[in-house]
Amino acid sequence: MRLRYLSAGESHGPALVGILEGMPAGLALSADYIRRELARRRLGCGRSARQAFETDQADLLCGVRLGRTLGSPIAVRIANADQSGEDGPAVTVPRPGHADLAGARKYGFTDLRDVMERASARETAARTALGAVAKRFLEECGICVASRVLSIGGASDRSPLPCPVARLNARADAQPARASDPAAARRMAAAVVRADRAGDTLGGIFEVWADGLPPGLGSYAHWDHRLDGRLSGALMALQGIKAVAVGLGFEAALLPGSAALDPYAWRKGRVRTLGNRSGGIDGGMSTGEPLRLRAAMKPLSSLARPLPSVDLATGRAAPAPTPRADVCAVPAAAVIGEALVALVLADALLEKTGGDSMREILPRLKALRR
Ligand code: EPS
Repeated sequence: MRLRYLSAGESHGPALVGILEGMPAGLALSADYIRRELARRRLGCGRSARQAFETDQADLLCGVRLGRTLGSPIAVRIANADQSGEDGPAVTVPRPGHADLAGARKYGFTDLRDVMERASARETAARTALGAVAKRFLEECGICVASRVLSIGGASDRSPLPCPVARLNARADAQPARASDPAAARRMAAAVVRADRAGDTLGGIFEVWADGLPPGLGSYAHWDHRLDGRLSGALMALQGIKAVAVGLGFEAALLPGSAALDPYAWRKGRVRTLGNRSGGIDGGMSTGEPLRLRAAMKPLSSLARPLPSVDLATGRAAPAPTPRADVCAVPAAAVIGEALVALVLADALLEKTGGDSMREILPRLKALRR
């Protein structure tokens, strides 16, 4: 492992903080670049009123001098506009499906706010900021990471990837639901409006792509070197994610080998893979084909029309609380997914190339691609 990262901060505390260690020296990096990625995270439909006033003006605190990384740890700070974390009455009714109950049992809390503050997906702003640094590094290495939403509730975008990965984000970001097909994006946005009116919430599926990877990132040699395991672990560690698929994913299990695997052919003096059912990973290593991952997010736990629950203070039945909350966060999750994937890919790339500075790394990468 070459890259390590940590996030700290509560949803309504003074700030979120992220630290990324292991980035090489000499990478051009600005706070504006990070802020642009944070702004993309706030774009989607279905978010709560909080997105309108959290401007996520990230500050680059350390690790960069005169616009270039130093090779030292990079620290980012994102101030919270809403800093009401210590106010408000105790919450004693857990929301079904949320961390509230399991977290209170684990830490012995009686006020569920002690769980909610850190379990909140607000924390993902810090990981998105660190992922932006990884994306900047990958970009310099000729690798782009992009995403789109495939479904929200029952509304789906079944279109194949409509453009090169490098152009996908421009297309998806133009739609509030972040689907690449505008008609499907409208159906998804309408589903979010209907769920909002019904006091309900929606989950969905998003897809993350990476193009330009050299073959041989990750390894079959040991379980924790496997790139698919590392990528799935990172995506599963995003709040609300219940399943991750690499390439065909679960569909591969339903097909015979002749329909689920990618044949090889000799083309222009080298072996080429025909198709990309494996999603760019075989044997835990990148194949050089585009990486395709999908993740499924469950519906959010804060429903305006609340689910039945129990008041932990009295033991009596009580409706779950109805805080200001998102109806759907799948478009944002797709952007966060890019960041998480970028952090794993940057780590695997640095392992492969070694090197302390961009000047060392870029020629090594060029040699790998020959
Ligand atoms: C969240 C609840 C909402 C979301 C928040 C995640 O916040 P609040 O309770 O303050 O209304 O807006 O997401 C963000 C603030 C963000 O930046 O993503 C939750 O319970 O997970």
